[in-house]
Amino acid sequence: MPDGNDLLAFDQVPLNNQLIDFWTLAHFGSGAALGWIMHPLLAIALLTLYEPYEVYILFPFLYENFGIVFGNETYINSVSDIIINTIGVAVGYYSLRKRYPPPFTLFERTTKTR
Ligand SMILES: [Ca+2]
Ligand SMILES: [Ca+2]
Repeated sequence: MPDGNDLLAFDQVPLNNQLIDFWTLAHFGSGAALGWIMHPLLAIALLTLYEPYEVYILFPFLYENFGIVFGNETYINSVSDIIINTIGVAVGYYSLRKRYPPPFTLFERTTKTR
């Protein structure tokens, strides 16, 4: 736990402005996983809503309480995350799901007929 004196104010922490970074793979993978098991529009909505949550709530909370630097992103990085998420959802929904039927689907009526 930081004692609070050795930390920068959270708005002084450098922001991640990269288009592609270590997390890009995680965004693609989580998009593909959610697109595999739920309606693609719901998956995109959930993943898109995560971005302002990450920047405005999660980052200040983690930094101020635990000294953890996570979610310190610029809009460029967040928009890139959303685009990569969306590509992942498309791959999960249109490709993964057709090759490997998901074990379950969430918030989606099945269209499968027997
Ligand atoms: Ca990011
Ligand atoms: Ca992000």
